[in-house]
Amino acid sequence: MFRGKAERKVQEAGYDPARLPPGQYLTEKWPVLHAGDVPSYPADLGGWDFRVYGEVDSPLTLTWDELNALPKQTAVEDIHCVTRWSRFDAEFTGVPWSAIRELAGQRPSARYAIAHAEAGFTANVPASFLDAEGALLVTHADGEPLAPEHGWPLRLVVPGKYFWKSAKWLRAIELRATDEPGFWERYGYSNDADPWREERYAF
Ligand SMILES: Nc1nc2c(c(=O)[nH]1)N[C@H]1C(S)=C(S)[C@@H](COP(=O)(O)O)O[C@H]1N2
Ligand SMILES: [Mo]
Repeated sequence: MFRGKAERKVQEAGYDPARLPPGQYLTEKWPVLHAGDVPSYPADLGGWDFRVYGEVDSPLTLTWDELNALPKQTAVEDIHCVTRWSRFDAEFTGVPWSAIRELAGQRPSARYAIAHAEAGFTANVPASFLDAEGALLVTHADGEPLAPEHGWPLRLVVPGKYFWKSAKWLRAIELRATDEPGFWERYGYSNDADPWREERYAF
């Protein structure tokens, strides 16, 4: 079987090259990528909240303490940025969407989810992707609280999509019957963003 340079490097690093999606290369570091500035918050996160609204029976507004009182899970995932870096075995800990969806009473009409982050950043995914194993509202990465530049205090992690769908500095999830393109999607990135099909751009 033909293996390119990127796949050879993955093999040399001791991983199965089949884990590398087409057109990606492996990095051992965790790069930082976002538009705009890292937001600043008070250390006690006073005034911070997380909201769930739209196609739900009981819209939620959770304080930081209320969110952290919910049971958490840890998932180990490979992340793939559309700018071609991939990082293997990232360990994320947070509240699974399934717990939130239960609390909010997600309606069957909720086919799409829009993640709302600070400064108007949004990312859209089919709601089914949030139901997947490993879809978490993440507070910790690799055993430590998220670093500010990686989304502290809360970020979304959506397995199975390019990493731009995983909004940092998450403040709300809106559930909708109809789809709506998010921030990068309006810049011409693919709505679907499947790294295995190399769905990078819409054109
Ligand atoms: N709020 C916000 N979240 C964001 C982005 C952004 O610009 N703003 N960029 C996305 C992109 S393109 C990537 S690759 C990942 C990068 O996350 P990292 O900096 O923790 O590696 O964040 C995603 N989440
Ligand atoms: Mo990205």
